[in-house]
Amino acid sequence: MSSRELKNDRILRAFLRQEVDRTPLWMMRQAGRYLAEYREVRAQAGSFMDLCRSPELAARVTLQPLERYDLDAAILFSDILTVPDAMGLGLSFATGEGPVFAKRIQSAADIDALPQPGANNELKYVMDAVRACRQELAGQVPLIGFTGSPWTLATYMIEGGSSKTFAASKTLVYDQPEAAHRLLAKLADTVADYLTGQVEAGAQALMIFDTWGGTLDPERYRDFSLAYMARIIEALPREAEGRRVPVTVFTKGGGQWLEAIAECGCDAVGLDWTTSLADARRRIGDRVALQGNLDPCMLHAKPDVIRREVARCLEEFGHGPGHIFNLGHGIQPETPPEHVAAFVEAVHELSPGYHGRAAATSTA
Ligand code: 1CP
Repeated sequence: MSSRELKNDRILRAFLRQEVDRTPLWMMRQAGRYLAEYREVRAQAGSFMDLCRSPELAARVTLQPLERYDLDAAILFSDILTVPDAMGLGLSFATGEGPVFAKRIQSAADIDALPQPGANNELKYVMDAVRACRQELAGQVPLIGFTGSPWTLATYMIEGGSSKTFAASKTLVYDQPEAAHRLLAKLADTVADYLTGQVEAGAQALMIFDTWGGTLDPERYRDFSLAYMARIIEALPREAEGRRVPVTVFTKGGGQWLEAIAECGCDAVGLDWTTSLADARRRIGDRVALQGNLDPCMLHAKPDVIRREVARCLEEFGHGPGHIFNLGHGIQPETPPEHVAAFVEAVHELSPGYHGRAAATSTA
């Protein structure tokens, strides 16, 4: 079999709401600090960015969760902040702490001076990591490429790192909306090129992480976050290797805007645990697939509680295709790996009942 031939396309089928035998599953941040083998490679690499810059090490950690668990996708090991770093802001991570930028955006002049790094220039190391992941995966499961949304990236660039209030980023939006739009447009165009590069390098599905979109009011969410995600999606190649490349949009805290998100051109909408899958399916399930949405804190609970909650999520979505099982946000570093095993086992054992011919005919 050629290394490009997929042995498991369950997730690509589910993204297009096609029939599957069981609900496909992956976990946001599935490669990371909850795995001892990740911490080992991270220490060997020296810094987080050195790990991202080494295609061989990035591919190795991308595959680590798949060696432990029978998951239906791999997600490229990298970070959303590679883009602002390549724009010259100088990203670093202290071990166990959040990201810090050496420079931050403080004025309209800073925005106009920002360069637009190319997928095959400053960000070529990410494309090399995509190619290395595909090589190592050898068709085992599809590879998901990703980016941060323009708004989410902008918050880190303006705040200089993580934030609780987003005061500086929101002040730019409120006081200088034109400058904010120029920054978001620049980011959208850079990110569209970045994702296109990932598809050309071998990414088989894409995800846009809009982690901080839910901090905006409804009108500004639409104009300063969603509009730029739509602009990116419009610019993307939607087919590669003879198949559609599905795009998932995940706005954390975006439950009240699902109808608008489903219209942005995406194939799937990611949900956090504050929206019920039943409600989301009723509202937008005839247009897009749904990804989610177990609270990542649930993985700290006892395995029998985890199993019961998996059953509840499956029952909430109900019968038929169009569900990709995931957490409602990234897995936490303190998560016991054996609880993840219980989670995966529960999805494998309980979900086939919601698929197949009998299930399809029972769908209203
Ligand atoms: O010290 C370390 O080892 C760094 C920890 C770490 C890891 C494992 C960071 C720093 N990033 C990553 C990998 C990562 N980040 C992936 C890899 C693929 C995977 O297995 O899923 C992905 C998809 C991301 C995406 C990412 N980075 C997001 C969006 C998703 C989300 O969780 O909301 C965000 C907001 C970031 C920023 C970031 N990078 C790292 C940290 C600790 C953070 C969050 C900082 C904050 O809370 O503001």
